[in-house]
Amino acid sequence: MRRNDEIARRFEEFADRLEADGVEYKPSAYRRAAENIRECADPIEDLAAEGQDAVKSINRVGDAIASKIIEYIETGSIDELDELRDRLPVEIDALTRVDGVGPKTVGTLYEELGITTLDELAAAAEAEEIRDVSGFGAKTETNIRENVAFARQAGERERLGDVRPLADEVLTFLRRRETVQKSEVAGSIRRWRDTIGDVDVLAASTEAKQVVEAFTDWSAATDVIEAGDNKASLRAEGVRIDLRVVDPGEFGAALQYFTGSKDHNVALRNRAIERDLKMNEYGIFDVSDVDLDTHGDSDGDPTTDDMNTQRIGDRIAGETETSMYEALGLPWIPPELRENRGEIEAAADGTLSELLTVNDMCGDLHTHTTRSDGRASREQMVDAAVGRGYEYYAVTDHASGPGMVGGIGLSDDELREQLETIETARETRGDEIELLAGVETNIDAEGDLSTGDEILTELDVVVASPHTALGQEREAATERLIRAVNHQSVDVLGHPTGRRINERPGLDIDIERVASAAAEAETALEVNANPTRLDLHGTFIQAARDAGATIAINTDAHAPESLAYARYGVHTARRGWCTPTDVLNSFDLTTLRAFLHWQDVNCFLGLTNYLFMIYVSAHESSNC
Ligand code: DGT
Ligand code: CA
Ligand code: CA
Ligand code: ZN
Repeated sequence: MRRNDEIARRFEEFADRLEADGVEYKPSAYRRAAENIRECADPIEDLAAEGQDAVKSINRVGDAIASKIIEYIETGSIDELDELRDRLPVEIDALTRVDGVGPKTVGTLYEELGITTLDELAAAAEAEEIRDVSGFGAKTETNIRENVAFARQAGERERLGDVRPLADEVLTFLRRRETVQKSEVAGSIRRWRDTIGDVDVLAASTEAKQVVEAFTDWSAATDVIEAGDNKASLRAEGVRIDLRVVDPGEFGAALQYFTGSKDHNVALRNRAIERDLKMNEYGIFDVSDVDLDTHGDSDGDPTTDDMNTQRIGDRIAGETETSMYEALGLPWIPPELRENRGEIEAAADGTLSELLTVNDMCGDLHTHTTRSDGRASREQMVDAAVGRGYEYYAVTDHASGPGMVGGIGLSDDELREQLETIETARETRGDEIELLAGVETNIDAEGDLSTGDEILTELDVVVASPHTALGQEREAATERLIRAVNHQSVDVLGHPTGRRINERPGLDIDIERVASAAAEAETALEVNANPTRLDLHGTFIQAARDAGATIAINTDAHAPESLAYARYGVHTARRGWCTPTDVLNSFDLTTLRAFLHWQDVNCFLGLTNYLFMIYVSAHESSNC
């Protein structure tokens, strides 16, 4: 973790604890400072080394906060924060993870009921003690009881986006060792699951002990959990990392085995058994000539676990993953698909299509600037888009409306002004990139939009997203989204469920109905690539695709560096089996325009072109 993030977290905790103490104003000052520290491109430790004034160059960081930053860098702690921790000895991170429980509630529940942990909170809700605390009621108590389970799970798994950079770091570290021939992540992180239990890493080497030693000496490790001859586990940034070192000739077998998922592997192993083959983490073995009696365990049963953990018979595959799948009569299956959701059958039938890749992405269709709540100007954002080699880029600042607080969001008149400035900018930057004028408008609880129809028809891209009433019942939520999808100006349904990973579950919807409506109305369903969202995801994307809906992958970037979130969106879409033809952002500009103007009656030409491009792109690997 960057020290900037580490320090930002401390100040966020500081803010929560002050708020729990009933302090006003100061908490929001600390939160804003934390945000700016996190966003600051310079390493905070470098600024601290230059002195107080350098630290104060960060927006919203004054003398008080600057000296705390320097104190933390020098001593590893902040006295005032430690005092606050002593005064309120509660697990504030865990407790505030419960939807509806803020720092103030934590403070009150500690004073009134002595609650310090999630377990104690759950027990108090179960015993109906919370409803009697003044300011609380039966309804709040029920809410808390229902949300504790989600919060508890959230505490057990990390978000993919919080862990992937660390996994990349450990790979870089291992690949630099001379003794390491190959290194790769495995497990859920290689499958790009949205949440991660622990990080699994493999290294191919003939010097296992040396690799293990280097790994446990890695500077990012905060503690070593265990270390053996060819495996070790450590903790870094609060995340467990398991390393296994294997013989280079068995690397593919180990990679296949430890990538999982468990369900995928079980199904593959059954396929091996049907072919008289033995499959395990060391390879695939032909056991037809093996005297099984001598290899069975004490009860002589050759099919039990012993067999799965031995190198017996003739090895027919193991060095590469491809050889493992080949030995079972299958093409290599991308890790994102390995969930036993039909991928093995599709591979066997030869119907697995080429999945979308990051290189297929031609643009971003949902982004923000300082005109709403973004942190960079339009020019800075466009520079970053040009830097990524995009063909087109849409600016979709927030419209005012339900869910927008603190004056964020543009009125219809302001959107018209914005449209005009983008049209001007289009003239100066047209050689570099096609700029599209858009909006992210809000879908209210009934499915109506907070922006007028007139301006919506003038804009190039209309993203409509739910930002409020995210606890709605399934039927109401489904109807709401269908109504928005059917609005004739809406091009993209933004972050459809509104979930925030590990924070709130989001809308419970009937995805099949929403997707059918979207397919019919030619509205794209978004895979929001922000790693706190990844919304839609998994089976929802698969269902959307199956219903014939188009998928849009957008970063929802509020800063230039966030355009890089596209990788999370692409891998999430791959988990939903997306190919380039399924994804709006892989269309070239002409095809994209045709899709966006589909609803315009006078656009027959665009329609024909669109269908033609779909045909063409189905027969080409890259189309932009
Ligand atoms: P996670 O860490 O909870 O996000 O999920 P995974 O999939 O990374 O699971 P993990 O770390 O427990 O194990 C990594 C992979 O190793 C897993 O996907 C499949 C394989 N594996 C581990 N233990 C077993 C097992 O007992 N049986 C089988 N078939 N496979 C296993
Ligand atoms: Ca794992
Ligand atoms: Ca593991
Ligand atoms: Zn949004």
